[in-house]
Amino acid sequence: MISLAHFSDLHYADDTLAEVDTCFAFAVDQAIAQGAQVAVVTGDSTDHALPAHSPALAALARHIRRLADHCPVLMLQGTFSHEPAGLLRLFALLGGRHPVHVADRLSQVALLHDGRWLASSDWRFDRPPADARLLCSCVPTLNKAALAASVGAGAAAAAMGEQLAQLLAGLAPIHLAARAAGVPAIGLSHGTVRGCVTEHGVPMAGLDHELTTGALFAAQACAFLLGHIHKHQRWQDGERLIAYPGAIGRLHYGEQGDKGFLMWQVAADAAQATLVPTPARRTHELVFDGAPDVAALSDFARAHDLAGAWVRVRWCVAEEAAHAVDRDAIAAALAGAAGIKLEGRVLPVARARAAGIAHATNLRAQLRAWATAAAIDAAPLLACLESLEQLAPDAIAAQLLAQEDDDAALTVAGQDAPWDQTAAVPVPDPALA
Ligand SMILES: [Mn+2]
Repeated sequence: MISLAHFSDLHYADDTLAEVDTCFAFAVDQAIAQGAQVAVVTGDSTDHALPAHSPALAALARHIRRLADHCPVLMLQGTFSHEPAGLLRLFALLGGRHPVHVADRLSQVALLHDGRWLASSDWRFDRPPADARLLCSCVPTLNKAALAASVGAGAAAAAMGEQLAQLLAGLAPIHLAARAAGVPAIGLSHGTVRGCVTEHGVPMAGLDHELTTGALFAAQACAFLLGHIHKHQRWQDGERLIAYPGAIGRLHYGEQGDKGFLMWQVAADAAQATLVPTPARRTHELVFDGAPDVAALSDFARAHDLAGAWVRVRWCVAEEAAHAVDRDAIAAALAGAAGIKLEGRVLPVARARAAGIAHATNLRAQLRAWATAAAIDAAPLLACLESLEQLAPDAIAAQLLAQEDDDAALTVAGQDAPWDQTAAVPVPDPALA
């Protein structure tokens, strides 16, 4: 049995620092206090590229160093736009009592009994290393551009999932071999599992997500430690477990559930994980249909402890009522909050273009209502509507051409009509020409 602290989606940046550093500092303290034997970060350690003099980079490095003084650390490459390729390599240079290994390519890495990380030179080892204490298969964010270059841009999204499923199936024999030898085998990845739920409660149901629970379980690892989705969630199959810890802090309003990290207990034949919540921001969201009711906001402020809480007030008003929104009064009512965000939406005045049209129950009645409102003779329009409903396009065109010919009196008796005559088309009587 080995105990792992699993953090993910730290999103360090100077403007997220207050939130994420409070949470990550707490999480690292807890992981050390609970005796984590390995620390894993499954991607998005940073929110974007950080310059070397950024306070956020220094703060992140300090906590990674604290972890490395306690136990071996494994950092996985996350989304490239959050964590530019190459950024993580800096952390391997931090020093500390234990090594920091950076997994930024498809590979396996074994934690040896002497505390060193041993990485495979290829995508996996030929057999589990003899003195391994833990075998980790690392599936970092892969470069879709490289795949698109070989299979074409249109096919890349689906191909990524197919390639990963093949890869995961290909890891099964070595995972089973390690587990048979009593060595826990785990997988680490950064990506979207089809059907997972985002921090805003939205199910990710598309077919272009790179991972499925079926493909992950098919790898036969005891545990799959995932990053990318900011909401904690898990899938169990017998003794085996797949889980996202979710993001370490709350970076947006409306994020559901606790933020935190996972403490895993993994053995060759069993895996468990416990979410340890971090002191993430408390957020409240108040939504008004119309101008915000200041008295209701005052009641809310009295009923809740707003100290340290972040409150967003949203409203939607018609253009002519927009002046009724008193932003100062709203701010005063919520004065105790750590942060207030006011988001008003003004609906432009929309005039009815044809009174009564919305009440008409069929197209014919709507057309009549519109003609009345617009003071236009409805009869020719209704005739056109009837043609559209009953005739094929070529027949309508033929009818129009016939009328033109009628008008110009060009039709000559005995001459073949130059149109495709169908039964539905009233054919001009040549005798009349
Ligand atoms: Mn993320």
